[in-house]
Amino acid sequence: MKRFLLWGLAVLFLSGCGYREEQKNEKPPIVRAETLDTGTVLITVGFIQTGKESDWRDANTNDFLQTFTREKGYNLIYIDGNSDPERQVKAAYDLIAQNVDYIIIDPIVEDGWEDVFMEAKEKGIPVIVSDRQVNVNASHYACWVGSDFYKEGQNAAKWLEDYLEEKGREKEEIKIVLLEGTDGATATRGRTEGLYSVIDRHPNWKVVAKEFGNFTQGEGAQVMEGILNQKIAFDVVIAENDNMMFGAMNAMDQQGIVYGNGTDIITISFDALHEALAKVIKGELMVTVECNPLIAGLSEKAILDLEKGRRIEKVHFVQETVFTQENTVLHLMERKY
Ligand code: GYE
Repeated sequence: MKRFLLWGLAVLFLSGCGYREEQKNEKPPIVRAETLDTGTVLITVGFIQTGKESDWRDANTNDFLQTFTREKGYNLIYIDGNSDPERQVKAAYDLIAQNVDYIIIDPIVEDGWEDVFMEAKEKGIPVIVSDRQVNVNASHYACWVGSDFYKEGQNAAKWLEDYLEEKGREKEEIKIVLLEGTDGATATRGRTEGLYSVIDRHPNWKVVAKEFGNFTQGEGAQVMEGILNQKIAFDVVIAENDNMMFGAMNAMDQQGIVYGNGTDIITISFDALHEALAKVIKGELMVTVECNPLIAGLSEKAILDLEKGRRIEKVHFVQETVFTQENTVLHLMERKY
């Protein structure tokens, strides 16, 4: 494999300090094999992350940094996409030019990847898509690992359905505010479609506001503030990740609006961060649907199988739970992110 064609100094320069725009026009430097003292030849893995939009993302990045270590035989080139889809695509071309052994991509959006994936395939560099998906012919990448976002959305709305039924409110008009993630991202599309698969069964449920908050706490607060300023009445806030919900909670706090168990506002979000689980226990957040960021191990497994020449499955889902007040306490202790 091309692992013998490892980069020298320029790669060391890139590793750990992210993609450097100024390098994009430079010629590839001399390629040389890099080995550990033990004689092990390192596998060079380029990892293109979305950015730093949420705590989920930080946990996901750390998982990759801790999985693909030099001690285990990897030379990881970590690239921060800075929430910029074009920068991610450029970074992929750059990794191909460097002739890395594998490319792992957490894509910000689904579109725009076809050409660069074809190029990687032509050069014989396997691409592993992680977390969100890409709108690319599946034969152009090795596999995808991540969450079933549609199911997550469906689980959130089913929880609401059960909750309203339990409270005898199934015939009431229910007004929903939906804070969506990033436009064009699989996590947004899947969760929204999953939510609507249940919402559409209830003519008495109305989505009264629906806006993108880009999965960030800041935008979650901003969008919620806008909705509150318009004096839109609502019974439920659904945020497509915990950080946007924290932002929305801050906006509601500012206006003295109470939410959660025992109030008039039902709160639902996704990810199940440590802080979200703590809020579930307090009752401020009523449910958080887990999205597991610890998926680097699945990517590593795929690489190890490919190294052995094994055929691998195209799709790898992670296990996930729905957290409510009933089942959260034990998990809070062990939740590391
Ligand atoms: O829910 C959110 C993050 O794509 C599953 O992106 C991921 C989402 C996650 O920033 O917090």
